[in-house]
Amino acid sequence: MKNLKGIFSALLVSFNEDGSINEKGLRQIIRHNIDKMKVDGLYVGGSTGENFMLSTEEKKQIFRIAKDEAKDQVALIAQVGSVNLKEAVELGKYATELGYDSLSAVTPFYYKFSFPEIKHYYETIIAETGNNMIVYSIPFLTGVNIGVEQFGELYKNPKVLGVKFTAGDFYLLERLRKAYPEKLVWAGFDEMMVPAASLGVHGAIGSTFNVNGLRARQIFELTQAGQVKEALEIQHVTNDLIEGILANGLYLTIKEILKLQGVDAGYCREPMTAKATEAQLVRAKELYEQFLK
Ligand code: NGF
Repeated sequence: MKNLKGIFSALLVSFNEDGSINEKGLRQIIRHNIDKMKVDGLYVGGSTGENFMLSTEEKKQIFRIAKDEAKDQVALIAQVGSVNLKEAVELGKYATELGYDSLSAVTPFYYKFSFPEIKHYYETIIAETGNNMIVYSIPFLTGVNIGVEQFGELYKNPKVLGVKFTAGDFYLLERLRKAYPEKLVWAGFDEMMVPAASLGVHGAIGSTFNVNGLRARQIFELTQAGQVKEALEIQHVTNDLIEGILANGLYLTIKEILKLQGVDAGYCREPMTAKATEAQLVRAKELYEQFLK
């Protein structure tokens, strides 16, 4: 298994206008992340990959293309979580056979699953695949909150490496770091990297790293080195960019910025708005020129 610490881009996927996967564009996004953003790894099949709108076969295709393009150049994490546990297992087996360094699975959502049901979900994926697991906790989208003791229950399985923590609850993050210092944490909110890194997270997984990965690394490493004032200055610039991206449409704007850098990042997948309006294109160009050129 590769080192899973550091800066991971949550991989964007390029779609054609009809919603099909644009393989050439996806390969370009992967190359851009490895060669230009110098990331340590890729988180494939996450929210940023518009994963929850895709078929099982499409998810497999993306895992296959990402591995084929990245080879062993960077660490690879496959997000296989699904409310369909059988699909999660099938995807987990597939990604494991491809050689992904770890799996990750979003907490099962939509139905109000009990904690024993959530634990069974993770235990089943691990038992069926034999791979490592990173819990993907993103309560603001799933509505699923896991407490300190419940994390402890999941962490009893040594295959559970830790959590991708996409939340602004720094009290919970601190409690987790104290209670389970041997377990890894990846910060999920790019705009909160300084506080997360101050609390000792081991890595970060973010959508904006697809275009702002170099600054993300600076923020992370400066904070780790105790140079918080310097890190915060870069975080301020980063957050001006992120604020602009969020206001203009998250994935769509990152894709338009990539296109300005010669990467065929394509369209988004419906029911998300697939194509940028003229005003969104103009704003994406402004953000690119102000922050990334
Ligand atoms: O896009 C989302 C969902 N969150 C990402 C990241 O946590 C998602 C975050 O980078 C991710 O890793 C994944 O693809 O599964 C934000 O986009 C960023 O901080 C801007 O808010 O909200």
